[in-house]
Amino acid sequence: MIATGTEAVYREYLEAIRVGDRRGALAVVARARAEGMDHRRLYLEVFQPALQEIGRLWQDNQIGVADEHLATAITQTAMARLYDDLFTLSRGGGPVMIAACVDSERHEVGLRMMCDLLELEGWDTVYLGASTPIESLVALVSSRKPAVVALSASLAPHLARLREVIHALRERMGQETPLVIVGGRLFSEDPGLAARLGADLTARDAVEAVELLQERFAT
Ligand code: B12
Repeated sequence: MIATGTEAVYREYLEAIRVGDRRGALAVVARARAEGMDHRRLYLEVFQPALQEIGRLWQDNQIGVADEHLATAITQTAMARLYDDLFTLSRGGGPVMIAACVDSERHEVGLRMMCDLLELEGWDTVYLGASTPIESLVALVSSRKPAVVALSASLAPHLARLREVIHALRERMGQETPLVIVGGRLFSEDPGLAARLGADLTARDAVEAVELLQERFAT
């Protein structure tokens, strides 16, 4: 079936990852790109809701942990393939951002989306991914001195460690501390949370994050 419009692409993509059909899922994405769907729509209107639905099916015991792992892995593969486009579409040379999920936080896909979309706008993102130890993150930020540090958290028990990182960065770097942006499921649900943890900025999703950072760092 030929997909027309985002809704059809979403449904086909979801069905493919739900049954673990990697080739089928990648074909849906390739066709959507060929038909002109951009990265923002693919990330926010196809991958994000598809993974949320996978989470719901997992929670309801309609699929198992292995099925969820496979669906996530397929999405990471799809994103890695789309990443190739960034080299042709992005001019580079923009501000630097270091991005990490702190400590035992393993939900990394949303943060990766934000990095990819910023790369498209010419940013240079240093994506560290899941479970980054606090001390080595602070050491890297202190030595590289990026314009922005982005931290992602999806689970409430991880918020205390996120607050610790922000505190450690401010203590070590003082006035040189980069702008700290935080996000993830918890922040989308509670917009005041970011300020309470000591962060400078938050955004509900990757597209809003890119817009806010572009405004702040417009040249
Ligand atoms: C994939 C997944 C996993 C994978 C993650 C793999 C990976 N490499 O990332 C694995 C298997 C590791 C996993 C593990 C667990 N998970 Co999980 N997981 C999911 C799932 C299905 C999808 C997450 C995802 O990628 N979503 C898509 C992305 C794009 O959305 P997003 O993360 O919200 O990101 C967007 C925004 O939030 C924002 N954003 C994200 N980061 C940042 C950062 C900044 C700076 C900014 C500005 C914005 C921003 O932009 C993004 C793009 O728009 C969700 C379901 C769901 N509803 O999300 C459950 C879910 C989050 N997991 C859940 C749970 C319970 C767990 C476990 C505790 C399960 C267990 N018993 O082991 C563990 C905890 C692991 C840990 N220590 O972190 C629950 C959380 C429930 C709750 N109330 O806390 C959920 C909601 C599933 C459910 N319905 O029950 N999980």
